[in-house]
Parts: sequence; C-alpha cells; structure tokens
Amino acid sequence: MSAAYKAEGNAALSDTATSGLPPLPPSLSAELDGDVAILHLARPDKRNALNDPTVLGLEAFFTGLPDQVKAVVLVGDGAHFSAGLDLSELQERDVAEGIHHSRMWHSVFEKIEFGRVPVVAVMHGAVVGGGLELACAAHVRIAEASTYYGLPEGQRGIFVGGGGSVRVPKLIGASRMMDMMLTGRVYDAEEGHAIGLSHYLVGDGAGLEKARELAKKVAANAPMTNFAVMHAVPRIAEATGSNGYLTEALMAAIAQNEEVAKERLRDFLEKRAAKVEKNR
Ligand code: 1HE
Repeated sequence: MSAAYKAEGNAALSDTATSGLPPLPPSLSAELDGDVAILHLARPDKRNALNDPTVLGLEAFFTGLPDQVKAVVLVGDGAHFSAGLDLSELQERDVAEGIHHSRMWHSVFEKIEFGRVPVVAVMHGAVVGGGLELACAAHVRIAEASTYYGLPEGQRGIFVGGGGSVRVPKLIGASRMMDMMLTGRVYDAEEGHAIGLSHYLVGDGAGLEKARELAKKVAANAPMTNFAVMHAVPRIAEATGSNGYLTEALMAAIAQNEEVAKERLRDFLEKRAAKVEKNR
C-alpha cells in the first residue's frame, strides 16, 4: 500500500479506543455488542460514498479487531447503504495511479472477505457501484425492502475496480452483471433477492436487528469452522474437484480435532445440544 494512501487514511481518526476497537476516520464509526462489532458507514451526507480515508479505515478496522470480536455487522447510516466510489476523488489519475488505486481497494476488500471473522452486511437504499462491491465482500447479506442495486460505472465512463467483476458474477452470473453495466439496469430488493444478491429480505428498518441475531449465531460457531467456511469454501469452489476434495478432507480433519468440536459432539450424543429444527 502506498504511503500516500496511508497518510490520508490516518487523518482525523475517531476515538474508538475505549471499546478496544481500532481508531477510525470520521466516515466510519463502530461499537461493540458483546462479541459482535457493529461497523457503520457514517457519511450519510455523501450517501456513504467511499473515499480513500473510508476504504483505508475499513482496512484498519478489519485488521485491528480485538480477539473478543467473533463477527462483524456492516451497516450504512442514512437512507442508503453506499453510493460507491467517491466520484469527487476520481480526478485525472493516470493509468499507473488508476491501477494502484483499484489494487488498493482489492487489498482492503480481501481483508474483509478473507479476514478473521465473518461479516453480515445490512443493505438498504442505494447499493451501487463500489457499494455493491463492498457488500459482495461480506459473507451474509440482508436486504431491507428499500434496497436497490446498480452498477452505474457504464454511465460514468469507468469500470468496476473493487473486485466487482470477480465477486458479482459469482452471485448472479457474468451475463446479468454485463446487462447491469451495459444498460444501467437496476434491480430492486425483491429482484435482487431472487437472483442471489441477498440471503435475507426484511422490511425497512428491520435489517440491523436481523443482522445482530445472525451475527450472534455466527459468533457462537467454533472458530475453526468459521475459518474453514470463510477461507476454504470459496477456494475449494474455485479449485479442481481433486484439489477440492483433498483440501476439504484436510480442513475437516483439522476442525474435528479442535477441543471445542469434541465437546460439541459429546454434547449432542449426551442429549445436551439443540437439534436441527424447521423454521416456524
Ligand atoms: C456523492 C456520490 C458519489 C452521492 N461520490 N459524492 N456511484 C454512482 O454513480 C452513484 C452516484 N450517486 C447517486 O446516484 C445518488 O447520489 C444516490 C442515488 C446514491 C442518492 O441520491 P440522493 O438524491 O439521495 O442524494 P444526492 O443529492 O444525489 O447526493 C447527496 C450528496 O452526496 C451530494 O453532495 P452535495 O455536496 O451536493 O450535497 C452528492 O454529490 C453526494 N454523492 N453519491 C461522491 N458516488 C472502485 S471502483 C467503483 C466504481 C463506482 O463505484 S462507480 C459508481 C459511483
């Protein structure tokens, strides 16, 4: 990462020290709810547009989480999740600067996707451009009814740069992504849910509560299982079958060897553990 990005990102950090969470720029805020950290995109006057300090603040947050945090909820303040890249920063970058800027986003979003703890994103209002790219780096996505998805890069004369061309097709297919970018097609919350952009669809204002509920469940899993889900599942999905089977076998053996796994299996066999039940 370039020193210039670092310097800008460290400007005017907020005081999250009392919670043990990393210091953040003013465009982000965070609080702890037990073992779940709630991270807010906190720049509603600019529709949570992602400028460099914000993106670098995301990196500081996800690389500096204290051990007690077992899951993160990511939510946007105001009427929109995020309007994507801060277009006011998109000055006349030359080719090399453009490449480094995009690679900086890649590096930060990789720290979310392949970080230490799973992330539950709450989406509402505009989830567009880099905002959709950010949401796609989370592991579980909840959409409130107001959510709409767009990739307006085509209209702006630019291209995705935050990993969207890798992550979005994995959710909805390259064909749908091409349509979104070429025609400016916008999916509403229900359409987005039907094609796989969200895992859960809830009413307006209900997203954060649902996210807390899901994040608590995630946080209660054995840490090695969460690690395997985050780090092994997407890589196995990209591997050849033969490599995938071997990686899966190794991961399964490592997870089952953990003391917490042995305890949980004993709990089930001795009738102390919850059964798998149908949703009521
Ligand atoms: C912004 C941005 C932004 C708003 N960069 N400042 N993203 C886009 O192309 C989406 C552009 N934004 C919009 O289409 C609309 O702002 C929204 C639909 C998200 C919200 O509309 P609205 O009516 O609620 O807000 P607004 O009046 O348009 O914007 C409020 C303020 O936020 C205004 O600033 P102000 O100083 O005049 O008050 C806007 O200029 C500002 N604002 N969005 C900068 N994006 C790694 S590559 C990723 C590539 C991309 O993400 S491309 C997609 C960019």
